[in-house]
Amino acid sequence: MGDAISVEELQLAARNHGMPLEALRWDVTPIGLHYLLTHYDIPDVDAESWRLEIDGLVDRALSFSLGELRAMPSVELAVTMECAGNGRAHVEPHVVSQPWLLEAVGTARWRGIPVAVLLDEAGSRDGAVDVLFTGLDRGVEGGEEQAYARSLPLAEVLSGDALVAYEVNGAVLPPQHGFPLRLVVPGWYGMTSVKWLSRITLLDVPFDGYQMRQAYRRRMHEDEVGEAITRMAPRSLMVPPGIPEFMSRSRVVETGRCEVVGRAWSGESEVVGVEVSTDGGATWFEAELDDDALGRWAWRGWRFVWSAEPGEHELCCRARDAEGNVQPLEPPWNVGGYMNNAVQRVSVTVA
Ligand SMILES: Nc1nc2c(c(=O)[nH]1)N[C@H]1C(S)=C(S)[C@@H](COP(=O)(O)O)O[C@H]1N2
Ligand SMILES: [Mo]
Repeated sequence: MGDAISVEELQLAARNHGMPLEALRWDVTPIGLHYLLTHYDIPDVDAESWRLEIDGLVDRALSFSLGELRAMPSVELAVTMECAGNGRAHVEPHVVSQPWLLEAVGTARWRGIPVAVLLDEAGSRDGAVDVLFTGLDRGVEGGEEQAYARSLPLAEVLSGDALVAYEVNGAVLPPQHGFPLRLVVPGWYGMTSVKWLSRITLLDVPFDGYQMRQAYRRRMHEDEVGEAITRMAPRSLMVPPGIPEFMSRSRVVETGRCEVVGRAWSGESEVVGVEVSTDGGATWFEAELDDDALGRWAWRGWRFVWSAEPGEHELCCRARDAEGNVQPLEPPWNVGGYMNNAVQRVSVTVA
C-alpha cells in the first residue's frame, strides 16, 4: 500500500464494511458478514406507503405495494456480489475513495421477482433500449445532487437473471442492504444492484446520470470518456490459514499438513480453475474445485493441501475463467481504482 489514508477515507471505511476473509468458509455469507457499501445515507423508508413504480416507454405504467410484490410467484438466486472498487487500496499511485483491501464481497440468497417478469407485465414499447433503476437515497457527488441511479441495457435485463429482491438469506432485507426492495444483477459488479429501489423507467436512450457517465468507468486520465464497468473480472480469495499476528495480520502456521481453502468467481465466463503458490507467485499448483451446487452466479469453493515447512512464505491464489483470463500478479491502475483483481498475497510464518 502506498500513501496513508485520509480522514475522509476513514469516514467511508467506518460507515461501510468488508467481509472478514475467514467468512469465506461459509458458502452463503451470513448477512451481517456480507460487505456493505452505501454512497450516501441509509434512507428512512415507510414500508406501508412505499411503492415500486414502473414507467417510461411502457404500454401500462404499473405501481406495486410491497404486499402485492410478495404475493407474486418468486424465485431465489444465490449471487456473489463484489464492489468494483475491491482491491483499490492496493493500487499505486493511491486513489482516494472507499479504501477496500480485498474484502468487498459476499454471497447471499436473494428472493424476489425477475425484472423481466415485471417488464413483461408493463409491456415495453418500441424504441425502449435502456432500463433505469432509481433508489430512494439522495446525496451530492461530483458537485451534483442526485438520487442513486443506474441503468442496464434492456436486452441485458431480458436475457439475464436480474431480480428485485425483498428477502435475503430467508429474512426481510435489513435497512442497510436496501429494505424494502433492491435490484440484484448476477455477474455484474455491485454498483449495478440498486438498493432502496423505488422506480424502474424504460428509456429510448442510454441513461447518462452521474453513476453511469462519471463514476464506474475505466479511464487512464480524468478527461477521457473511458469504458463502462460491467461484469466482475475473475477473482479468488483464500481464508488466511493459521492465526493472525494482531497488528500486521500476517499469519502463523504450524509445520505440517495445512489445508488452504477459498472461493473463486467471475461474472464474464465461468471459473474453470484456481492455482495456488506458496512462494509469492514463482511456482503454481492446481487447487481442487468444489462442485457448483450454488449455481452459476455464486462463487465456487476450492481447496489445496500445503505441506508447510518452517520459514517465511507468501501464499497466493489466482482464478482463471473459461476464456483463459487469469488474475494478474500486479494491480492494474485506473483513475477510479476499479477492477483490481490482482492475486491475493498472504505472508505466513511457519513455526
Ligand atoms: N441506492 C443505492 N444502491 C446501491 C448503492 C448506493 O449507495 N445506493 N451502492 C452500490 C454499490 S457501489 C455496491 S458495491 C452495492 C453494495 O451492496 P451491499 O451494500 O448490499 O453489499 O450496492 C450498490 N447499490
Ligand atoms: Mo461498489
